[in-house]
Amino acid sequence: MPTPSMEDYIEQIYILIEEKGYARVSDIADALSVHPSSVTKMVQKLDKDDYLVYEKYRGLMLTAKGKKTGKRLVYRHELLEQLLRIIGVKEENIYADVEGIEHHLSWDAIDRVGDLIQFFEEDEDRVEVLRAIQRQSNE
Ligand SMILES: [Mn+2]
Repeated sequence: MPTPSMEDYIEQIYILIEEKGYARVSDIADALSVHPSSVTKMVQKLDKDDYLVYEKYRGLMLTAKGKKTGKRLVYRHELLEQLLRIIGVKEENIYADVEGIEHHLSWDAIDRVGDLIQFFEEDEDRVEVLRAIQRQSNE
């Protein structure tokens, strides 16, 4: 299992490759607000653990394992953003809150969050009931 820090890297590398077709050490460092030397160190570890292949002059490619993991991590992040949005968390808090919790939930919990989102999506009235409670608690 990847550590929380490894998960952040795999997630960002996956997103960069999806968006730009490649992930450079400098882009990863910018995205995660870390020093490039930390990126190089982590990339070497991820290479050793078979999440990616890193060649100094050719760049970095996710392995099948890395792609599969990256895809799941991006899915988990998006699902948790959806959850916080549905339950009425302010937009400005959503990204940081998800970054704070995403590594600490089991995949069981993630699947149950998926059920809960489905519960709200199946019937808009359910969201309305929740909003009514929120209006009361904000009074
Ligand atoms: Mn994330």
